[in-house]
Amino acid sequence: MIVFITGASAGFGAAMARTFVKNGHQVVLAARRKDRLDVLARELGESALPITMDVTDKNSIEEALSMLPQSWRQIDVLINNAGLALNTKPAYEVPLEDWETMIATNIKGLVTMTHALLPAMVERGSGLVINIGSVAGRTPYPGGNVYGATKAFVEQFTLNLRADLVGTGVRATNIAPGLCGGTEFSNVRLRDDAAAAKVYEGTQPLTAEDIAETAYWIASLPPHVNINHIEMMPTCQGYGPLNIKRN
Ligand code: NDP
Ligand code: 8X3
Repeated sequence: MIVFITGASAGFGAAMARTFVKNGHQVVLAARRKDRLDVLARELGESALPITMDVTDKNSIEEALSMLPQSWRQIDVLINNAGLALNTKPAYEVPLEDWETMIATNIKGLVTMTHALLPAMVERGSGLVINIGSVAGRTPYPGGNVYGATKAFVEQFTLNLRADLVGTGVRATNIAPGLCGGTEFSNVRLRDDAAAAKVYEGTQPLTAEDIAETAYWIASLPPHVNINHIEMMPTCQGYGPLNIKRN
């Protein structure tokens, strides 16, 4: 399989690249940080192709895809993983730019990538789109405002893809992880490495490898099996009570 992974320079994306290559597949590694991608590509050898791309920029996506060598053009699996949360402040205190960046990356980037690669899958009658959502797409929490809303979009978009793809042989899955450590997610979100480390203190969070194994399992299922949505949490995480302000 040729697997196109956005956000492959860190976290889940890098772990998924390692897992697919370990299992004999080829991976296109896409992200903005070329230096990171080059290091990973050297580690993975000929099975990996690094490609610099900013998913918020349609031209950057088009240019990157147009530069794919002929032998790398038949993408079997697209993993829309590039994404981020910014800020944990309440909605009325978050800078608009943070909301705009999350929407541009988690929504616009994801749909632009899908729009670019889906038609060829349908034409071939096979393919898989794995979108990385989040528990935040279903479970509201303070400070989740636009981040959670973008992940709700990701889930519903994936399910609507399923509706359109019935009969085409192309599959689509939303993976919605909860607390997951060892990635740059909280460093990016909090912009403070010490505070980011505290998020995971006293927990045994999911790891990027857990997500990678799940994505690999989904992609390895026989073609007649489609996982629509999968929510996963570390065992130490669960649901809380609704918040009530009492007088
Ligand atoms: P990381 O911050 O470790 O990795 C994010 C990746 O996205 C990086 O490779 C980054 O690369 C890439 N990226 C960000 N913006 C862009 C952009 N504009 N264009 C291209 N690539 C971009 O985070 P995680 O691995 O933890 O997160 C991956 C996904 O999983 C995200 O969608 C996140 O929302 C989701 N998620 C994470 C959870 C967690 O707890 N960690 C839980 C649930 C979901 P670069 O900066 O080089 O461009
Ligand atoms: C990342 C998990 O709980 O921080 O999507 O929203 S959470």
